[in-house]
Amino acid sequence: MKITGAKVIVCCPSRNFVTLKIETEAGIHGLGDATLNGRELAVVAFLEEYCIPALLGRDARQIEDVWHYFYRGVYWRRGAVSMAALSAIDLALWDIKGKALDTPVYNLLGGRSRDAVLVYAHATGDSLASAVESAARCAEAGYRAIRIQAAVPGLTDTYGVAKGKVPYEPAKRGLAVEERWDTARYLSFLPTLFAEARQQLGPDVHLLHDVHHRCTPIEAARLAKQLEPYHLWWLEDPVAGELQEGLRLIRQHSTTPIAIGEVFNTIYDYTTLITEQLIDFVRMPPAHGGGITHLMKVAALAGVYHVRTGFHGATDISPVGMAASLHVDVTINNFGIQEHMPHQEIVSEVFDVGYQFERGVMVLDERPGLGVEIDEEQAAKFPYRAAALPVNRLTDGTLWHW
Ligand code: KDG
Ligand code: MG
Repeated sequence: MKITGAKVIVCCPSRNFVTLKIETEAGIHGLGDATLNGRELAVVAFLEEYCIPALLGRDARQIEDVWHYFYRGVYWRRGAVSMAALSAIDLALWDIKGKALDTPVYNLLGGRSRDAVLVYAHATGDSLASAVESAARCAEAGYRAIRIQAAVPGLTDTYGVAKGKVPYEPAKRGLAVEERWDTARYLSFLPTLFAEARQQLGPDVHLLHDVHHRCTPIEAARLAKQLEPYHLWWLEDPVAGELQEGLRLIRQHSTTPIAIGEVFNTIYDYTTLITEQLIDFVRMPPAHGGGITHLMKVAALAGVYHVRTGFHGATDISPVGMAASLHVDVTINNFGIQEHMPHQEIVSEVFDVGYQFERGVMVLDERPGLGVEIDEEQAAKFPYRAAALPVNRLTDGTLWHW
């Protein structure tokens, strides 16, 4: 089944999405998510200039070979931009295969291992009390797992906290804004937040928190240890992942489960962390980590070491990327949880999806392929708008991890 065409569709229904559409001689097309927050057009250029010309004429059925053509066959391999592009190609080819065989992609990956996919919600507040209230509202809406982020007293901006009534969106229009950060204030505040949340929400709801790479290893170890009484489902990205040895220090001091790697993009970012059992959850999603083909391998390695998955699912994962995650989630034995940060309503004017939220879980229907379609005419009504993720400085001006 020859690939006869491919194009990139960029649209901005409330936020930017990059979608790759691959067409075949059989008249079947597939979609892939190539969205890389704040770097969208770099992936578009890479796809249009280098990948699409090399895709034309290849057999869309040979997913494994195409994957290796764009990974092993490339001298300048890995990296966020290349891997987002490769992920999109891979997702589109799985979508085509599912449609060609008239079955959902999960049936091609081993079939369902569960009826539905446990997801976690985002609770946020500009104070401790409002964050806990927000978490209580999530629980009322049926969520059984809730991530809580609250403004740190004394700081004007805190990662993950919505301002006013507008839903939280990490990228802001225009050039990157600069935020200020104070780890000492954060470390004394956070245990008080989770003490209150656990007390008010009770023992059954799963609580999560994202440190967003802000701590040094020993600070993260202290935090993980202090949060132990509140039994978190996980503490996410406690340190910047490139210093993998840092995770050893956290493990030596605490039993709080650790999730890491939404910014990782290959299995090689995980091998030490998984084989030394320094983490509990893999965050890298199919949309950024080399597609379904590569994530199935990462999940298999993780499973051997009793490490589970908890894929990144922020709004910058498009509905196509979210569907790809859900097909893997529902299939693998070592699934843990899936992040669910709902897209704004207007996104459904462009994307039609085959998954839906029902009381704490995401349910996938029986549509063939990934189960997502894009309305190109609607997409054209929402042109790209530049947006960037913030940059972070300590209160004395020192540049820090965001
Ligand atoms: O693009 C960056 C966001 O996806 C990220 O800040 C969200 O950390 C995040 C999360 O856990 O959802
Ligand atoms: Mg995160």
